[in-house]
Amino acid sequence: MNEPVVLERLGAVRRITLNRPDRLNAFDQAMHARLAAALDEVAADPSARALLVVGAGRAFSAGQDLEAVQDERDLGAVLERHWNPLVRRLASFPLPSVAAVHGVAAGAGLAVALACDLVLAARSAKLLLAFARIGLVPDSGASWQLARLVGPARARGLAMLGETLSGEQAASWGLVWQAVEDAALSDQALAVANRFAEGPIAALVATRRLIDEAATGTLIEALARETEAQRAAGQGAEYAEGLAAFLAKRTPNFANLSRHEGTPA
Ligand code: T3D
Repeated sequence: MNEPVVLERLGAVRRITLNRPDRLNAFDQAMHARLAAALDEVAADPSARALLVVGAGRAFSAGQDLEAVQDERDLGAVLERHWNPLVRRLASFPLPSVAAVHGVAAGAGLAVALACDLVLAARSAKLLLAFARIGLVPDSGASWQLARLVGPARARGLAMLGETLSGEQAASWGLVWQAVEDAALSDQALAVANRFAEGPIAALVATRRLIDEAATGTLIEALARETEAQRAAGQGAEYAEGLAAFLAKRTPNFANLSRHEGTPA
């Protein structure tokens, strides 16, 4: 049997491939377990500096494997056991992350992509919430992500009509970072992950946190959080290198720093 999740080293990037192509990479229990283990492995690997998540075959992921939960009466328990921990893990992952979405990203599959820092989508990708089609509500953070990224009016339309967005539309709506030519997706997503890997990892991770927290707070609270994060960043090795490079008119070399040398989280 194929591994449901494949982990590869591409220099300092760790690529995780969701690998149940005959089910459009829908998640069953084994896939959740393998993905959790792969994320643990990447988080503990000192030479890993960025995460890239992709799907095998013709889809990114069709979300929950609906056959696998057909006898489950408490879907909240499925979320608590599997999806919520996965989304929490990705959203607070100690490395910057990129999702490369091609084909279908549906339901919690879309939510997994949106839990990564940047989403690159193939122009022809099909992004859909899918939940209303089967009588469910958005989960795995999808309601929060949608409302925040595209605004409540579009979030309602997407969630309540179950409409499909192309990668191109998703980028123009601000749901994803970029839509790229289908044939270029894999290379471009890796190039972005490599840019992350060469960057100041601790500062990037702290930046993500500031942006997430900004979604639910006031300007005054954001100023306070930024001040604390900047105080920490200013004492880290990443800033020392960034500043030295600026003053010496050279390119900074963050990749030589251990990812724990930068901004304290
Ligand atoms: O526990 C809980 O339920 C709570 C958690 C919920 C989180 C969620 O993610 S709920 C949303 C789950 N996902 C969906 O509702 C999407 C279901 N899939 C579809 O609607 C369609 O497959 C697509 C629109 C995504 C794609 O359609 P199409 O025509 O391109 O492909 P297809 O022929 O439907 O699918 C190909 C195969 O994958 C097919 O199997 P077969 O006939 O070749 O043996 C299909 O059954 C299978 N597949 C696709 N999605 C799922 C799936 N099998 C299990 N679960 C799936 N989600």
